[in-house]
Amino acid sequence: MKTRAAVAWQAGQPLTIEEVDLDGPKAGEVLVEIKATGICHTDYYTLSGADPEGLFPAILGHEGAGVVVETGPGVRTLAPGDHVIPLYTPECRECKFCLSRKTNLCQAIRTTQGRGLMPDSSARFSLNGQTILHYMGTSTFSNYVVVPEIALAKIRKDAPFDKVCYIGCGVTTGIGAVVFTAKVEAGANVAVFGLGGIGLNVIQGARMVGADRIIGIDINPARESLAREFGMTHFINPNEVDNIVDAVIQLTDGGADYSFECIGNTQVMRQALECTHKGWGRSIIIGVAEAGAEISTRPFQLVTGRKWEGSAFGGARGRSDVPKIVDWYMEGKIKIDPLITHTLKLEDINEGFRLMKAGESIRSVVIY
Ligand code: NAD
Ligand code: DAO
Ligand code: ZN
Ligand code: ZN
Repeated sequence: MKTRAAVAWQAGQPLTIEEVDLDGPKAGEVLVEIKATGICHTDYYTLSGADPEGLFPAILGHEGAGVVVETGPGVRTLAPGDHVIPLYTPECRECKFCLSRKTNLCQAIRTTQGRGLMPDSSARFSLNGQTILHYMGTSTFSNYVVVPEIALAKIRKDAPFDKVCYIGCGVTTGIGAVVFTAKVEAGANVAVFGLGGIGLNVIQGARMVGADRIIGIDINPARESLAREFGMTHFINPNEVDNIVDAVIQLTDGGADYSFECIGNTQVMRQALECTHKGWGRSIIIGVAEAGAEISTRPFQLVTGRKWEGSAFGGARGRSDVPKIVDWYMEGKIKIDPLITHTLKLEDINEGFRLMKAGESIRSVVIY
C-alpha cells in the first residue's frame, strides 16, 4: 500500500512529505493507522545529525497513537479496530531482561530496531525501490506503519489520539521516572531540574504520589506558571541564586529526597546529585547528554549515601503500564491538554521542529 509520510533524507535537512510504499505485516507484525504523533527532542536530535546512531533515509517519530488495521500471522493479542500506542521500548515478556523484573529495557528486538529494520532484518518502507528505514521501531511520522506486536500497547477506545499520543514518550518518561523508577513516596521532597516536556511530567508525577515540596529549577522564567499549575510548590531560577545546590538544600532541610535531571546537561546532572540528602538522596538522570559526554562528582558524595541512577521511558513496561497511564489521564489524575501547545498538519511538521528548537512549544502534535 501507499502511505503519506514525512521522510528524513539526510541529517540537517527539513523533512519532505512523500507517498511512500509500505509492505504489509509479516508474522508477529501489525499494520497501524497513526492518527496523531507528538514531535519530541529525540526526533530533533537524530535529524540534527548529532545522534551517532542516526540512520538515513528514515521515517522518524516515536510518540504516536492509532488504530490497528491488519494483523500478520501469529498475532494473538491485537485485532483490527484496537486502539494502540507504539512503544520504542517493547515488552516481549520472554527475554532475560523482561523476565528479570529488574528493568523495562526489553532486548527482544533491540539489534534490528537500532538498525532501522523490522525483526526479520528487512524494512517495510520504500520509495521508487529505495529502502527507507524505520526509526525507534515506531516511525510515527508516517500515516501507516508496521510495528511488531510486542511494541504496541493496547489502550481504551475513548481516549483522544491527539492527547494520548504524548504518553508514547514524554508523559510516560516523566511520570514513570517518579512512579516506576524512583517510586517516590508521599511526603518526600523532590527537586526537578528542567521544566520542559519531560520535567513538567515529573512535577505532575510527584504531585500525584503526594510529594511534599516539589521544587522546579529552570533558567527560563516563563516556565514557572505552567509548572505551578502542574504541582510545583517552589521555583528557583539558577541565574538568580549564588549556588543552586545550596538553594535546594536550604529549601529541603538538608537536601532533596529525590532529584530528577530533565535537561541532558552534565553540569546540571552533578548539581542534581549534590543537592540530594546525605544518607539517602537519589538522583535520577532522564536527560540525554550529547554523544561522548561524561559525568563527574566527588566519590564521597556516593560514599555518604547518595545514589546516581537513570531512567529510560520512565522505567515503564509499555504493554503493561502505558494503558494504566492512559486511564490516569482519562480519570483526571494527570493532565496532558495544557502541555500540547501546538497542533499541526503533517505538511507543517518542520514548523513543529522550529517551535521546539526556539523553545516556543512544550509539545507540538501532528494530527493526520
Ligand atoms: P525541553 O527542552 O522541553 O526542556 C528542557 C528545559 O531545561 C527547558 O525548559 C530549559 O529552559 C531548561 N534548561 C536548560 N538548561 C538549563 C540549566 N542549565 N538549568 C536549568 N534549566 C535548564 O526538553 P524535554 O523535551 O523536556 O527533554 C528533556 C531531556 O529528556 C532531553 O535531553 C531529552 O532527550 C530527554 N529524554 C529522555 C528520555 C528518557 O527516556 N530518558 C525520553 C525522552 C526525552
Ligand atoms: O535497550 O539499549 C536499549 C535501548 C534503550 C532505549 C531507551 C531510550 C531512552 C532515551 C532516549 C530518548 C527516547 C525518546
Ligand atoms: Zn521522545
Ligand atoms: Zn523482553
